[in-house]
Amino acid sequence: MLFQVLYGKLNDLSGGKMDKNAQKAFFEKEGYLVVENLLSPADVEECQAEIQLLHQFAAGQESDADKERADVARRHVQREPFAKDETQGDRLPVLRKAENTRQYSEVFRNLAQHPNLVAVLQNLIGEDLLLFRSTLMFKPAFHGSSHGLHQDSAYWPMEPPRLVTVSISFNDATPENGCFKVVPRSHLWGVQEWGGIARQQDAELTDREEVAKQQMDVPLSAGSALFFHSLMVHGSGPNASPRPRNTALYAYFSPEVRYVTKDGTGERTFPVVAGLNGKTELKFTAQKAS
Ligand SMILES: O=C(O)CCC(=O)C(=O)O
Repeated sequence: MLFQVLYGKLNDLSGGKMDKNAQKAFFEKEGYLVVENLLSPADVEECQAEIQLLHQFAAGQESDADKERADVARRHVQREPFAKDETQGDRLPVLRKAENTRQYSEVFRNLAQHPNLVAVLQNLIGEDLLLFRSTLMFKPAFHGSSHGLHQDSAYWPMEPPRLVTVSISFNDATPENGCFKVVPRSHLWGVQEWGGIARQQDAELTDREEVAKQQMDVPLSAGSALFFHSLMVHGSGPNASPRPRNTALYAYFSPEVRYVTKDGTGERTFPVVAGLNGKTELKFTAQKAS
C-alpha cells in the first residue's frame, strides 16, 4: 500500500489547525477528534477497490486464486437487513458490514497499522497499541440504514472502558449519506444502556429526547478520519442518497485495559499494532467483569 505520511499539522472539525498537544487536549475534553486527510487519494482508491472485491466475494464472483480468502470473507460479511434481497450494479449484494477484515484482507490488515493512524493513536493512548476490532461499515446508495445512538463500551468485554475507535471515510460523508453523529463530552457520562443499534432508514436514532438534542453531525471528506472514545455516544443516520458511504472502523486499546467475562474464565488473543517490544499478538486471560 502506498502510504503518504501526512501527520503533523492537522485540522479540527471547525477547520483550525491543531498540533499534537492540542489534539490530545481536544480529544480528552470532547471525546472525539477529526483528522483530515489521514489517507492519501491513492490509499483511498486502493481501499475502494478492495471493498469492490469483497462485494464480489460475497456474490461468489471470485477468481480461483482468491477462493480461499473469499470463503473466509463470506463468513464475515452481513447483508443490509432492511434490503436483504436487493442487489446493486453487477448483481452485487447490498452489504451492511464486514467484520474481522484483517483475517482475509491484506489491504485492511495494513491499514490498521497505517503510520498516520498509529501516530495519532499513540499520542492519544500511548506507545503500546492492541487491536480490538477491524470492521468495514457500508452504507450503500439508497439502502443504508441508521445506527442508533450508543456507547461502544456498553457492548464490549473490556475494562476499564477506555478504547479508541477510528472511522476512516472512503467517500465524502455528509448528513445526506449517513455520516457519523456524536454527542460531544458524553464520554464523561459513564456506561449507560442503549438497546439495539440497527435501525430502519426512517427511525429516530434514540428515544431519549435529552440525548437526541445534543447530537451533532460529523461530515468527513474521503481519506479523513474521526477518532472517538469508547464511551462517547455516537451513531449515524440513514443513506437514502445516490452516493455510498463506506468506512473502515478499527478499535484500539493499550495493555492496561483488561479482557473481562461474566464468570472470569476464558482467554482471547489480540493483534499488536505498535510497541510491546515488537510482539505480534498478546494473549489475555479473562478477569471477572465488575
Ligand atoms: O459507521 C457507522 O455508521 C456507525 C457504526 C457504529 O456506530 C458502530 O459500529 O459502533
